[in-house]
Amino acid sequence: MSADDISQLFYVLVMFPYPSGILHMGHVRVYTISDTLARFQRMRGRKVVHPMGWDAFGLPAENAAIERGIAPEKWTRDNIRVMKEQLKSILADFDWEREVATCDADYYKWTQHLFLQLMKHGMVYRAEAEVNWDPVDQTVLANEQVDAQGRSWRSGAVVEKRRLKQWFARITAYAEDLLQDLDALQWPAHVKAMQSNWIGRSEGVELKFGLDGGDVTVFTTRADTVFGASYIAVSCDHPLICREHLPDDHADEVLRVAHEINEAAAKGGASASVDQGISAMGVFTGLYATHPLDPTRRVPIWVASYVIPGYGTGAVMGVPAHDARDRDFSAKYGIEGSEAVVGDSADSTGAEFRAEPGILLRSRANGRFGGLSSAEAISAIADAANADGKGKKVVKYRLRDWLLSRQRYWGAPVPVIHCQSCGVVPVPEKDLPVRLPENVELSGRGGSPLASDEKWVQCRCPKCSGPARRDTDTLDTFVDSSWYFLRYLDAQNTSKPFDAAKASAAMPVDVYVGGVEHAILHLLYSRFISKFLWRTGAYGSQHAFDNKSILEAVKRREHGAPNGEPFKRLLTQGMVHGLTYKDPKSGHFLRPEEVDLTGPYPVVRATGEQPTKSYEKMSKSKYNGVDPTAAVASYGADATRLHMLYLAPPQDVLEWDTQSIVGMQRWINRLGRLVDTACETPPIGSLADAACKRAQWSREASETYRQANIAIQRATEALNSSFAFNSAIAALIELSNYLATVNDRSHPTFAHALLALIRMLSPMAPSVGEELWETVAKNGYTSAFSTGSDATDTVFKTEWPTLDESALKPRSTTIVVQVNGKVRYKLEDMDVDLDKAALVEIATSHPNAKKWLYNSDSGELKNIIKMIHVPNRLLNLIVK
Ligand code: ANZ
Ligand code: ZN
Repeated sequence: MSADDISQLFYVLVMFPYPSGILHMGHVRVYTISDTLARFQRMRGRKVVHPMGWDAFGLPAENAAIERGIAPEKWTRDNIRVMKEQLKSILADFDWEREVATCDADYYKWTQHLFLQLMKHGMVYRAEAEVNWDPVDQTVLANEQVDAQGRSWRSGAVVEKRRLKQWFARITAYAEDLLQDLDALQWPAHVKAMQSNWIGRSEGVELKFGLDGGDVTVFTTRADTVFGASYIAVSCDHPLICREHLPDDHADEVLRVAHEINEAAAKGGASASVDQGISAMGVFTGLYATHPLDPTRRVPIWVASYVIPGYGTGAVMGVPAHDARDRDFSAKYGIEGSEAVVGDSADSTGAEFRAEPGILLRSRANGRFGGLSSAEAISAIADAANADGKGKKVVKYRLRDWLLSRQRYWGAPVPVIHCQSCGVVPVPEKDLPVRLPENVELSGRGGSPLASDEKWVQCRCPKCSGPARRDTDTLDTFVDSSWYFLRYLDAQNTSKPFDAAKASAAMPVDVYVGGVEHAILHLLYSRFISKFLWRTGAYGSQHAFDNKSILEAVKRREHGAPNGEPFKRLLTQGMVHGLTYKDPKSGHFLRPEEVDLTGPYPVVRATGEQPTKSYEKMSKSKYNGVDPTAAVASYGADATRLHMLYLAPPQDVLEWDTQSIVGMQRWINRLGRLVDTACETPPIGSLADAACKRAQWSREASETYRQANIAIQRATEALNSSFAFNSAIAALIELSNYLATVNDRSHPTFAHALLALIRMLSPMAPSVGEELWETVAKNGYTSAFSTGSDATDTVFKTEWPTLDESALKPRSTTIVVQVNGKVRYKLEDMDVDLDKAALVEIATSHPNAKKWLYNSDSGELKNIIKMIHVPNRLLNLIVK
């Protein structure tokens, strides 16, 4: 049984919006795409799941509360109501019975349940972590709220680092799976690359440098350069950096510099620490360590700002001859280096800096490694160190555990209770949800707003019934969105987050449509949670595969869903850019009313000059934002949707130009006229009847049938696999243009083509499709409709047209005749696949042949010494 047989479900998922209250052009684009896919698959007979919901928790609601005194709940609900209407205005056909809002108690109850499941399986833990602290607002900030200068977005204060107890999810436990399983996904290559870089797998070696009473372990991907190591650099928070370990005469200075590095990193905000050796800060610790492969050598230990805390072992061996950061750092602080790896001969004296692998220099490499290639040396050195207990091969990941807790109000409360005697106690399932208290004072200051509601905080310990306190943090909103696609599949369930069988039947999502801005975190968290749930049997693993889970998991891989991957295919839509006018002199952005568009070209009203025109990301400051509801109001949803799909392939940036929607509007009008006139000459007989006499069809009828099938082929391919909606529309425009030229409109092939055209248009332009269909149905026109029932009252219950491949070949063709390589005349209306001999016969007896192929004196056919024949296209005769 293949995954496709489990059911005929087709799951089109589109990223749910944050209910900001206004639908923007990006929303229109993404929902038009998903709606088109959903309607198309439904016409193809699939049972389609196309849900919608609201990513409703988050900071803007809280800010609205602070700035305007509206309760976050009310603000959010009002916005949802408005946006739902706006979505309906663009004719997006969602399964509203599946609607979820992450701020609903009957949704976040299950988000809390998910947290407890993670906890039960040891996948969440509590640890101290550094957070961004705004000393003015007295609050924790997310990385995104700290600007490049390390200042708070709101108060402008220089952000500090604070250590607070936080909740983490152990996503790093899934690092290898999350990386490996990318292979099987039909995702854009650049998104896979971003995920893979974020996970950041690195194979290397840990080497122990000896210390009095201990050692310091470095992580290196270039163990082959170990004989060039001339110092060790550790991060500012390395365990060695404390009074206990540091020599007395160095301790003060080292601790001072380490602190300074820490501060500087904090100021650098989110993207700190990666600074290069050249600007790196450092200090000698006064300590020396013994080289793991050469006990006669001792190297100094430094603290350096370029060593990232928490990556690898937080310690590196400094190799100035082969690593650029080490080179710059050692140059700055006068540490000498020596080369260990060279390009040509193992006996050379080495040369300048070399970052590439090579061969090991004999004079430095303690004899036994000299002459080995870098790759060989890495293995040999790892083995040798391992044998002495001084090292091992390791794999490191850049991926960090996921910080789940936020000191915020508008989120799902962390469902745990802190008890003096029992410690951290999970809230019992029966007590879920832990509801958000209402009327909490939101000042934007202080730690968790929930902590201020003393009545809410105080509770009984579920274990010992003693007085206890609730956790006052809320969950990162990425937790809410990491499983919403599963809740959609069983949105009304009151006893479980979702039914396993229902989820198994619909997962994985067939196509996920959304913005590339979520290419890393949201997708990674969703993959992690989905895999966790799959592994713990919440869906998929036990149901679809019974006990043969391992075997089936392998099989499942073939279907693009290894080990609980949630999204088989990903379509990331490009941004919508707006038409932007600038003053040619000052370069200032111009407001719409400053530009006169009434003439043949735009003019700056104030100066009479022509403005510079460009397309840029829509923003208030550029006055180039377009309100989709206005476009829909003046041009209609269908034209807006078609225009959107036609302007660019979905992955590309779309240069929105409202004015040119009229092109689509005109086409829609032409289609209307085509249908109206067609109804005046209804088809005689049906296509099915006519099909047996196909050989006797007129050339025109055959060509009509062929044109219809070409369009069917192109549109189907576009909507089913390439998602090139623009070329689907192009195919339909071509077909309609062709149909306008057909003379015999009563032949069933004409009706067939017209009906196919209307059906293929419908997923993209649903109300026009419906209207045209109604017209033809009313006129008894659908009798030629050979597939499905003609009594259908809606085009969406009809079937998508089937391709007849045999019709794609033209019946006749035009062949160009060349004489000695020059085009001389054409043979019109030649039967397709006419053989060469017959063709030569026709070519030489053509009236024009006389001039080119016959001797003017003798009147005899010239000697044809060579013939080049390109079937159905060309005949080149070489004559003497
Ligand atoms: C010596 C060496 C010599 C290195 C050489 C590179 C080139 P990736 O591939 O990103 O994993 N490194 C290790 N831990 C680090 C830390 N916490 N902060 C900054 N740098 C760190 O990089 C691994 C390499 O980055 C390691 O290999 C180490 O420098 C450095 F010619 O060791 B290498
Ligand atoms: Zn207790």
